[in-house]
Amino acid sequence: MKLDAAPFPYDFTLAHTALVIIDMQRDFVEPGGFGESLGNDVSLLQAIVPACQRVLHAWRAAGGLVVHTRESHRPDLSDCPPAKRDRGNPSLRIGDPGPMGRILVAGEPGNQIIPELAPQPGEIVIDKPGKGAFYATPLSGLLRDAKVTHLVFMGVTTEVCVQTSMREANDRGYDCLLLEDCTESYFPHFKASAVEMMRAQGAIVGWTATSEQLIAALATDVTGQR
Ligand code: TIU
Repeated sequence: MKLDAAPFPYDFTLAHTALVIIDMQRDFVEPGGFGESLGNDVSLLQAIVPACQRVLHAWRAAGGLVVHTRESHRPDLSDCPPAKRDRGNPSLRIGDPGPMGRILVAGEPGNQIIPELAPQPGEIVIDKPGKGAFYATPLSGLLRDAKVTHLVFMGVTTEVCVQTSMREANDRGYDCLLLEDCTESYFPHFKASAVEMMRAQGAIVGWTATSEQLIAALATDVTGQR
């Protein structure tokens, strides 16, 4: 399959590509979670949910591998460096009780992926203590076992967990595509800059395209079934 991506066409086969959905959790998208505790207007992030849903449905219908990530820490916070918990002056710190349970802690209501994009049985769910999806997670091995060479990214936030994950993936040899209308930041100018810097210099970190382009390609491809 070939997408008319930027800065040049992105060639991939469904059988060797995973859709990676970064941190579409209530903690970032809904009021009362980690994102808002940092002083952000979380409503900005909700705008991408319908486009993410359309891609997820099309990817599932085509039989593609789906990976969901959650930024989360163990209840005893043994995987949360003090430097992360102590950083800045948030209204609530990681592990503190909030309106959706303990902030950024695995198993709490606020730490779940939003219902619109909830994982289905058989899909990979990665709990990650850092910003990147590869650091201190089993993702590398799971992708190797599935013979994945290409990754299509969606999720939040563009310049924090999405960009970190894409850079980690790029350094590990994956060809990465970011769906521009399926990622968002609390700071629109940071999103614009992150998107631009990732595809600059001949796709130095990866390619960008729209959800519509990907969905159209999936609809016309009948050869890439897993
Ligand atoms: N604060 C912010 O923009 N993002 C995060 O803390 N985590 C993710 O991006 N998931």
